[in-house]
Amino acid sequence: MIYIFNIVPLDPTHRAGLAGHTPANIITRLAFVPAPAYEQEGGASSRLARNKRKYSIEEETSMEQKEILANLASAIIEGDEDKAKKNAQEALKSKIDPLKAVEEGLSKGMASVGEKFEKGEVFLPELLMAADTFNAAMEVLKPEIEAQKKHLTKAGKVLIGTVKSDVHNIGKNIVATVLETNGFEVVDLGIDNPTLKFIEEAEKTKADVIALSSLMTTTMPGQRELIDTLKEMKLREKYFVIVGGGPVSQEWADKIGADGYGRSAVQAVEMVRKLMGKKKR
Ligand code: B12
Repeated sequence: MIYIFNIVPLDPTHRAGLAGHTPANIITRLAFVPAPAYEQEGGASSRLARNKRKYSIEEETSMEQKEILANLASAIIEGDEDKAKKNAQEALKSKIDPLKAVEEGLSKGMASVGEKFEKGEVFLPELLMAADTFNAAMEVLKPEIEAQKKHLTKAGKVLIGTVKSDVHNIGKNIVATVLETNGFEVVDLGIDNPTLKFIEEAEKTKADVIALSSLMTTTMPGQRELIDTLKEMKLREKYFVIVGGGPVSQEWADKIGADGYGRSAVQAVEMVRKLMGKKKR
């Protein structure tokens, strides 16, 4: 049996989870993964190239914490608000970072509900229950996320909203909260915003960044429309535009000429911080 020592670059969520740990105890978390037969073929360089993809790392999460995260996910699937709130409290008690509880507990449950919906195993009422359950848990976690607020002056102003014909707002709300927590001024336009509403409000509020959330393939064109309209109005250079939401990808962001894409709220913060660093004023 050949074992490949697998390492993946840490995404920001994982990095946040690793804060305060020494390299030594991080290394103890690297997982040994048995190499499948095809991995053993080819020269060293091709093996190394493959390893980059195959490497995996385990978060230092105790059994108790893993159980709480799993309970948060199952609470969403079951639409059980009491269970969600109870486990959100448990998460805080057991020192799970509230954002980790969102990303690795609640959001995993939500992804599973989405898959079941796609397969026709659950229907709209279940989606609504899942959303209410998510929001119930957020009532417990949000104050703790906000308590981490960093008092930075003039980090920048972000205008955020969900694009037209799209009413999904859970992810957008998390992004808004985490941006605020990290010292950005946030103007939240809510859901179902036509392109011109974004532009009018950006002009009115003197925003630096326009952040567009879209959860459906059918509403993603709204992101492109905003960028194209900014160009037509000769306003494109005035604002950074970042995009995100379930079906959105870096590839899509590049295609429509967005300034950035974020897969999560933490990535949204990194992106806005980077863009504000480029701003001259
Ligand atoms: C909950 C839910 C609903 C709820 C929404 C409640 C609410 N208040 O938001 C309700 C029941 C209302 C709903 C309705 C519908 N839904 Co719905 N819904 C979902 C579900 C299950 C979860 C979405 C969610 O909240 N995820 C959790 C959050 C935390 O994740 P997130 O939104 O992705 O956000 C994270 C990142 O994406 C990122 N992010 C988000 N926004 C932004 C923005 C920026 C700038 C950045 C940088 C990052 C970023 O950061 C967030 C935090 O980490 C998804 C399935 C899925 N997997 O997404 C389907 C899903 C989005 N819905 C779907 C559909 C089809 C519908 C309906 C059309 C159903 C119907 N027949 O009526 C309607 C559409 C209503 C409309 N016009 O918008 C489809 C869309 C398919 C498609 N075309 O692409 C999905 C994918 C389900 C599926 N697999 O089929 N839905």
